[in-house]
Amino acid sequence: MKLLDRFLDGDRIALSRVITLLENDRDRRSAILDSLYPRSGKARRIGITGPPGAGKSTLADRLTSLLRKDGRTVGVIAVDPTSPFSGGALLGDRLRMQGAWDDPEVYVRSQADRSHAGGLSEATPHAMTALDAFGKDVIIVETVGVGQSALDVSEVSDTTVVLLTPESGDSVQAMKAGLMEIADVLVVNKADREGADRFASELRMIVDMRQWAEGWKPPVVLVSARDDTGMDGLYDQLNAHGDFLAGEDRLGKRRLRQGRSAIQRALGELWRGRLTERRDGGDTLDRLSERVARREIQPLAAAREIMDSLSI
Ligand SMILES: Nc1nc2c(ncn2[C@@H]2O[C@H](COP(=O)(O)OP(=O)(O)OP(=O)(O)O)[C@@H](O)[C@H]2O)c(=O)[nH]1
Ligand SMILES: [Mg+2]
Repeated sequence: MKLLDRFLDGDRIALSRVITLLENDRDRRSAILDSLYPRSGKARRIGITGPPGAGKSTLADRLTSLLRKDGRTVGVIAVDPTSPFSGGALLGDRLRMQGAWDDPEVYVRSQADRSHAGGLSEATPHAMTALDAFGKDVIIVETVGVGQSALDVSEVSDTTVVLLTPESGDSVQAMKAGLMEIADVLVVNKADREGADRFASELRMIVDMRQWAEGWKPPVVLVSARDDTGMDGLYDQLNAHGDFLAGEDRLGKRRLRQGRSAIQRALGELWRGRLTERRDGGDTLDRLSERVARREIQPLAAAREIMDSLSI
């Protein structure tokens, strides 16, 4: 509990340690969250997603600078799907997050996505809770892609920024990847590259053709994160979306959805945990996998068998 006192005192080393425990220590995770969760919920959560190399880290860095100029404290989580070890990503992101690196009010963390599915790491929502409880005003989560993974960034964000580039292929591809569905703000990065204007107009046409049920039409913002152009426009749009959420308790509704999906994830985590806790858990899974492969039992029935054996 000493650790938590230091955490609550604003000790960054304690923050790092707490996040590491949340990532790795299944046994202590729940008890730590018991203390942190009631202290969280105040931070604004911004998700940034887009193809590899689109400029997400560079954008997060620029955004962090703007937020700091506004006097807001920032936590950044970068989820790297490509490397099983976060070391490489951390180094890379350190280099790219140059603007923010020396500022004690900015905390940057890299997490490896162990599923390699391009979504969030299982521990990302927990790390967000920690940063939130630590008192960060804004949490930025950067991740590659959505769709294939169990959890995508829009499920943990109040505002989801979808970042595309002129070279990331046509806008139809972005639609296919399901990116349009989750975008609150669409950003075309690398405005310095050829075809950026045309690409942005294409995206605007696509946005205009759709129905936007909630009464928010995602703006398309053209920026060059590298050259730091267009960033004020993006900042304004993020604030506009924040104001939009503040109206008619929309944020409350989003948080309700976030809560629901958090419980569902936790359920999965608990069941998986129970299975690995049991000495014969691995055997049971192995045995049933073989039977499923031999078509002797179908997967749903196998899962039910496991549930029945675990729930006593
Ligand atoms: N020309 C140009 N290059 C940019 C711009 N923004 C970022 N880049 C470059 O694009 C490359 C990738 O940038 P990152 O910020 O690392 O992109 P990312 O999306 O975080 O990459 P991953 O996390 O590896 O998926 C770097 O070489 C950047 O310097 C831009 O506005 N224009
Ligand atoms: Mg990155």
